[in-house]
Amino acid sequence: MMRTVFSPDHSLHDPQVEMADGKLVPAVEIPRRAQMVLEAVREAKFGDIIAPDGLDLGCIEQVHSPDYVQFLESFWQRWLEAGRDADVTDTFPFIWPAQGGPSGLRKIRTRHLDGLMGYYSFDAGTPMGPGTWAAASASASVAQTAARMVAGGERQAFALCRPPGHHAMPDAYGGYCFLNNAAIAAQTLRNGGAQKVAVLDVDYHHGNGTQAIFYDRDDVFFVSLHADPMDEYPYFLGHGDETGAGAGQGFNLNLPLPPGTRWEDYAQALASALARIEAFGADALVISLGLDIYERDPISQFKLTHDDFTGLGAMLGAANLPTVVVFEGGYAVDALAVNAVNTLTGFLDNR
Ligand code: FKS
Ligand code: ZN
Repeated sequence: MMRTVFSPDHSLHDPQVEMADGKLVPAVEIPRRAQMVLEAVREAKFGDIIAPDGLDLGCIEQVHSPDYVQFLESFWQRWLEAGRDADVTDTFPFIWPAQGGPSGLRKIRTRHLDGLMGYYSFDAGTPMGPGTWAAASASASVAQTAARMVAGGERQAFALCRPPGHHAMPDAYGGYCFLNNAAIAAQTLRNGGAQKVAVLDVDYHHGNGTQAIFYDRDDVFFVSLHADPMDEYPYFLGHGDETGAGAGQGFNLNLPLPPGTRWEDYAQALASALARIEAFGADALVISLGLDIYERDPISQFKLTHDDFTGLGAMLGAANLPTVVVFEGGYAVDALAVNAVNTLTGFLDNR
């Protein structure tokens, strides 16, 4: 049995276009993604589908800065107050303080909204619109509710989050992510009594936000399998030599894999990730489940087949830990149903 937490408010974040390859192209992180997965888990009868309960803002501010959360919450109102077009569906930042050089020395929170958008973001590929906060905060509350269920004794829960979260930094949005749902789930488990939490990220893209949030902490072990950032987004984090800092030294593990990786090699890396999690002695597990490792995903280059997702779920289930599964990426929209169901079936069959 596995209950699913879901909020229909995800559809309030409804991007039309995104910037990619020098063009405005149709957005890929769209409401239909979550709708497909919802219908699939409903038909699979894994367990009840329940609504999230209220947002615990205090917990969110344990992983994001309060001023960042305030920026997200007030963004659309500021947009309108700045006299910008109310009919715009998608907004994009276009100026950042350079990392080196004079402006990089000072991160300044400007009065002007364009400065603020650059201050609180790290890419131009993440549309933000009028309903983004409503959807992102609902998505975070989905993660919190699922984590509370597991902290309260349920063996596993599925947080059907949208928008996704694993790229969201302590104080910056990007990679279609605004609030880091997996980090919020991990923090909720900690607050609910788990001493040690592992976050295992199997999305095609490195979870740079989750890594950054927990980088100097030894109570949350972040482990990620992803496309080598030498070749793939998010480029600047996710390399194998990033192992944690300070108290967190040794509590971050990146296993970059070449684009084109198939199940055989993937499963080998996954086995070593799970062995490290077992050695860590986790009390609970959060899975960042990206279905973009599928062979026909339109933006990704791993080669997992429908059947391989059953194997993936089986290996995750066999870890035999209280688990919150958090939905992240996956853009082969019509294949999300079978890939999600196969993963969760494999998982439940191996508990
Ligand atoms: C431009 C390529 C930009 C952005 C990829 C974002 C991936 C998001 C994700 C998440 F789980 F967060 F949704 N690529 N030509 O799948 O990691
Ligand atoms: Zn991804």
